[in-house]
Amino acid sequence: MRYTAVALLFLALSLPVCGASLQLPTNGDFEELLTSGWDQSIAGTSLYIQRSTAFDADPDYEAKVSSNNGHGSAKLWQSIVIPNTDVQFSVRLSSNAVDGGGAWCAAGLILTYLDVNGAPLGKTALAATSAICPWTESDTFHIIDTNGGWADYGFILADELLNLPGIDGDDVHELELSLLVSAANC
Ligand SMILES: [Ca+2]
Repeated sequence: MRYTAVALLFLALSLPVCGASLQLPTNGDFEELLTSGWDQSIAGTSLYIQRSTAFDADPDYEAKVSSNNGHGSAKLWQSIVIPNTDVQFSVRLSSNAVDGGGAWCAAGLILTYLDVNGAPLGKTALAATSAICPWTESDTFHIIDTNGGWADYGFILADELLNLPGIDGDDVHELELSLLVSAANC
């Protein structure tokens, strides 16, 4: 079986504001149509971006980006300007990646740190990767293994950047949040 899937229940970036919390993503809970706040791209075959209430047991909506024996990549994303890296990121995520027959795949939520010109500085991937996935960690690419069922993940961006010594946190101006599947016949 070669299959990869990822779904996302709720996504938030919050900034402490006088004891309250400012939610930065638009439509981070997917209760509106995916055209609200999100951009989509699909390049390849057998790749899908969906919104449904049925990806988990609760009655609310989730988003899912998946591939089934597909090739290429699909992503659902939005970019958010952040005031600083003292921002709490949180997500509820389920991701799976299973390869076979020389295929590979990866699926998850990718945080891409961008500078003031919109150029990428590096990435954190909360992702499931198949056994022979070519993704390789570096001082600008950190993988947090999320393979498995629904679970909550979160961190303060400044803390996560300690895992990415190739990025100067003072240069981070914007964050791209991408629900991504990348696959080679997987
Ligand atoms: Ca649901």
